[in-house]
Amino acid sequence: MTQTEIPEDHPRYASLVTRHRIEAGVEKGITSKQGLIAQGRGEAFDYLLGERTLPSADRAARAAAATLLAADRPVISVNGNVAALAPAETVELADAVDADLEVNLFNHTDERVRRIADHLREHGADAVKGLAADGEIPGLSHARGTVDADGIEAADVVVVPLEDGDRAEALDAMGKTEIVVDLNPGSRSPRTADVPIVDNLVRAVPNVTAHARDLADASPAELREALDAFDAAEALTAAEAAIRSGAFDRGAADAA
Ligand code: PTJ
Repeated sequence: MTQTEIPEDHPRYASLVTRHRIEAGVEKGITSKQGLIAQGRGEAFDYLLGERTLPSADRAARAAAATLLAADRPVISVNGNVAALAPAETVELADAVDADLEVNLFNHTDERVRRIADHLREHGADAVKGLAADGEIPGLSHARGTVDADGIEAADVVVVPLEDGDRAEALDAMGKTEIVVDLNPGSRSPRTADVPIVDNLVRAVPNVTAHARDLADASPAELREALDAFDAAEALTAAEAAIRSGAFDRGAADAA
């Protein structure tokens, strides 16, 4: 079955399209096979969250936009799942906040870095980092800690969607301000993040872009205000409460 064969009125349409994007990513050599498993895990949490952006996740997306706009050297880290799920949207976010894009992989191979960089360029990226691999995240083994010296290593703010916990903690230890997108509020990555967005990447990335456009003319004081209005611990608690209250209790999820 191809993406075009999924009827749009299918009740699981959005979820099925997302699955096909990941499957196509594996076939194209940009997504790892482990990416399929990660997607399944994410889907389960999304189902429990009611497959929509909670108000708390929307507040996190606004805080993320403010953080990126106030940053000196923001970088968006792109792995095989992000590249398959939201390539054009990720490029659009980078444009909106003037951030660099860097391919940074958990299961690193030079071949996959090149393919993902090409894929991002096919979706409108001008420049993609991650190929120089002349920097490092201290405390991680070589393959997992390799970054660009003028990219993630030099960044003040890093967006790490779907990151594994070790690397999120290692980036935190480097003093980076981290924005994490992860559907599991109990995962170490969002718990390490300064701004955890507990939402599906396919909804979160365009939402951060929309907030960035809305805040484009904001003064530094207004950006600070948007940041101060956000409480990371509260956002994680709200997401966990939405999951525990049951995905089928839409009223409770709306209140989170
Ligand atoms: O391309 P690579 O080699 O860098 O590998 C990427 C993956 C994602 C395979 C790798 O980083 C990995 O194994 O990640 P984990 O440890 O499985 O963590 C993935 C996290 O992302 C889990 O907490 C999932 O719940 C979450 N997740 C999965 N899909 C989505 C998601 N969060 C937001 N949106 C999604 N679509």
